Amino acid sequence: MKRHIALVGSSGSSGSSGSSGPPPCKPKLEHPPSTSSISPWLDERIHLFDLGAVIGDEEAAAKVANCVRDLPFIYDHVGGLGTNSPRRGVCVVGDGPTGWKLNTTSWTASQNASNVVATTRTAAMPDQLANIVPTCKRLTAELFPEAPISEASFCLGVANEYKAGTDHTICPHTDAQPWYADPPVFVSLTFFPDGPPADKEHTARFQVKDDTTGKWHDLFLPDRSLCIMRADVWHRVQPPKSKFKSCSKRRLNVTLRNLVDPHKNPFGYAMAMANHYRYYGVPMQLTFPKDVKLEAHAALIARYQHVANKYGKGLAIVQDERSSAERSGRHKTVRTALRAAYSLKRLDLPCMNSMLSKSNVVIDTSERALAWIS
Ligand SMILES: O=C(O)CCC(=O)C(=O)O
Repeated sequence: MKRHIALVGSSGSSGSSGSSGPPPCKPKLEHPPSTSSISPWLDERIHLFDLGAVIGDEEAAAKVANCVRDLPFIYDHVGGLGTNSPRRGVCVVGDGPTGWKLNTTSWTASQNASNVVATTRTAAMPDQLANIVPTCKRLTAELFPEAPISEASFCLGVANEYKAGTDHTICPHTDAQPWYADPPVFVSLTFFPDGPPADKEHTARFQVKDDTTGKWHDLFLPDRSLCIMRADVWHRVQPPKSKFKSCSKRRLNVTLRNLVDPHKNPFGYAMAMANHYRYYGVPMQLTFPKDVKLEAHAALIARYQHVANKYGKGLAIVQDERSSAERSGRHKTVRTALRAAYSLKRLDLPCMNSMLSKSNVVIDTSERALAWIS
């Protein structure tokens, strides 16, 4: 038996099943009574499906649900400031398409220690998730024909766990950085591994912002749903209201990301992988320039050690034989070579330039992109 999502404002058939997949359906948007309707602006940017129905295979959908339930979620990861942490659980999967695979990625260890490099081990995307990537590409081509599709489309899955009875949240944001194919689109899969909430308010609440009204709307994403949406729509996850906390249900979400095409922008692709692994992956190494004193970063090292020991194989501390100035000098040379190589090979230079001089770019990422092109 196929499952159906209750949809309002549906144009045409809603959630019909079959191996060819259902036609696009309108999302169910809950909005305050003061707003009489959802604007066409938001309506055309979000499409919601039942996962089993859209892939035409309930068994495969159940396998995806089990695989996401079993992901190794990380708690108390090191946030961007080095002193903060997301409260929810986080995880990332996907080591890139054939020819562009990465075993490790590198990013700055914290905003306050941009000369320290955090290296993270990548993880392959489980087959159950990888198997739905063709469906994600097909839906993108159908619903967002202006969005580019490449080998790197949906090769990376970013997962969040919002536990029952907690205040786990995700702050308002868009996922429209230059390392995503433009216009940015993601596929969001939602699961309730301990059973669906009795009411849509009895769980962490996904919300989207309508830019034409400035209003936030609850968008309940049901168990085993697939939501494909423009990633430049502001979105956030709010905790359940306090009166429903005690009866709330654990919620899991995976967003599959459409990265830039590595053939056109290998640096952007490497940045996408590195950014997500820094914040959602298992750290394995911190690299310090030789003139930086480790004691000055004792608290940051301890934070990374905690995550690496608990979820990985421990943390290596490496002191580079080059000083901060020598490393910066080398990075400048690599950046110049990268720009020249992008021009020569007619790659997406404007897009790379919008990222290349930022302080969060580390030599390792630039060198990797250069090695791919050279
Ligand atoms: O949990 C969700 O539904 C949203 C997740 C999200 O916004 C993100 O991963 O960027």
